[in-house]
Amino acid sequence: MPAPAPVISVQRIGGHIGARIDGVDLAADLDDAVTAEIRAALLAHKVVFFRDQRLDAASQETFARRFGTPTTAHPTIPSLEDTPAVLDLDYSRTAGRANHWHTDVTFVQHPPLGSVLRAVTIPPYGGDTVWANTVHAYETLPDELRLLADQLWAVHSNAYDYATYRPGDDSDEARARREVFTSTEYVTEHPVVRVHPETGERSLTLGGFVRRFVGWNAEDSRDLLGILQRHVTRLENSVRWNWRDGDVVFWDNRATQHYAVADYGDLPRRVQRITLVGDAPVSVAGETSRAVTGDDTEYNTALAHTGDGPAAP
Ligand SMILES: O=C(O)CCC(=O)C(=O)O
Ligand SMILES: [Fe+2]
Repeated sequence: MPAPAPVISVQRIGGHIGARIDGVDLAADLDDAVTAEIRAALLAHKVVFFRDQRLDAASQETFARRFGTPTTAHPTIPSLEDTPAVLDLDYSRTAGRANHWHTDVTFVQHPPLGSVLRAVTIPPYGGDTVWANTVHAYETLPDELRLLADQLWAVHSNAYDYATYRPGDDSDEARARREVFTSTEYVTEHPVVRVHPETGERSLTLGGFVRRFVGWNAEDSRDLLGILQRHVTRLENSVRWNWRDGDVVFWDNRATQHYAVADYGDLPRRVQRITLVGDAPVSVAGETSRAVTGDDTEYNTALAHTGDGPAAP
C-alpha cells in the first residue's frame, strides 16, 4: 500500500535548517498521523515554525504533551502561578535577554529534548530569534577536528543564564535574579559530540553554558570553543525568524543552538516556553553524561503525571 498522503504542508526556509508548517491548527486535537508528521519534520529540519496559531498557556501545554513530558518551567527559576510548565520570558519587565548562542538548560544531566515557544507580545520591529543546526555543524567540520571533538567532553554550568542575567547590569534587581538562578548550582560533564537518540545523527553539544573542556585549561578551552562555536553559528548554518503574534516555534534542543536578537530597545517583548524532558546525552563511544553537582530529578519528573495526558501506570 502506498504511504498515506501527508496532511500538513512543510516548506523549508533555510538551506540547512528550518521549515514552516502550515495546514494545522495546534489548538485542535492533533491526531496521531499529524503528530507523527510534525515530529518527522522536527527531526528533519531541527526547528519548525507555525504562523497564525491561537494557543494559550494551557493549550500550548496540551500540544507539547503530544511530543513528550514537560519539565518544570526551569531547574531554578519559578514559573508563574497556575502554569508550572511555562517559563515566562517577559523581557521588558524582569528577565535578561537571550542574546547569546546556547542550547537550553545544558547544565543539567538530562537537558530538554525540545522547546515549544509561543509569542505573547511581539515588538513592531526587531526581536527575531536565530537557530543553528549543530548536526550540520558537526558534519562539516574538517576531519581532524571532528575526530578531536568525538573524544572531547565539556563542563557545563548555570553560573549565568539569559533568563536572569544581563551583562553589565549590576542593579539590585539583576543581582536578585542572578541569586535565584544560581540558588542551586548545576555542573554537568557532557560529551562534545552526542549521538541523537532518535535519528542517530551526531551533533555538537556546546553553547553558552560551557565553562571549559574536561582536562583542558581555561585559555585553551576558550580558543577551541571559539573555533567550534564559529562553525555552529555560521550564517549558512542558521535560520532567522521574524515573529508575529500567534506564532509558535518548536525546536529540537538536541540538534540546535539559538540566539534571541536584542535589537528592540525598551519595547515590550514577551514569549512563553515549555520544554520537554530529554535523555542524558550519549557520546560516540557510548558513554553517558555525568552530573557533577545538582540533581535534575525534580525538574524532569515533577510534571510527569499531571495535565491532560494519561497518568503513567
Ligand atoms: O526570546 C526568544 O526568542 C528565545 C529565548 C530563549 O532562549 C528560549 O526561549 O529558550
Ligand atoms: Fe533558550
